[in-house]
Amino acid sequence: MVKYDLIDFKIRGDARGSLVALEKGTEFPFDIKRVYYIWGTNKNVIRGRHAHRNLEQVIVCVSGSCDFILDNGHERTTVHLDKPYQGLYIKSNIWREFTNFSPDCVVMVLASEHYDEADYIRDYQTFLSEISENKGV
Ligand code: T46
Repeated sequence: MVKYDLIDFKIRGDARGSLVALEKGTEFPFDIKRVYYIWGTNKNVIRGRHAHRNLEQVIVCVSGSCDFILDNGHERTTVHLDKPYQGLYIKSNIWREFTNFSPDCVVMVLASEHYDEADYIRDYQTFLSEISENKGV
């Protein structure tokens, strides 16, 4: 099984609409060091195609929908994101690709570390080698 979690955030809704607040230390798995967001991606574009050595992330599709394909080197699974109150929590060493973007898709990502290109594994064969080396430790 590919390991991931779907976190349902608390919705503070009233007659005016809905609000989700994400605060350090409450209802969130790590201290957030970086936030980025992605929009305007054409439907069939494939983003990602990498894994992270240490980074953990929570991914929220705050508008529209898209599919995340997660791969642990042995199995692949697809997670459809379409709820602004739900976060996909991905830990390190998971290969991810995302695609099938709706025209209104906005993906917000909350990250445990600052941006560091050295943390990326952008080659699939290198990913497979590194996870099998890690298992031997
Ligand atoms: C991930 C998925 C879900 C920065 O300069 N700072 C940043 O914080 C980020 C995230 C990216 N960049 C630069 C690096 C590239 O020149 O922005 C450009 C596009 O980044 P990338 O091709 O890595 O974007 P995606 O959509 O393939 O992947 C991103 C994240 O990089 C990645 O960590 O898990 O979203």
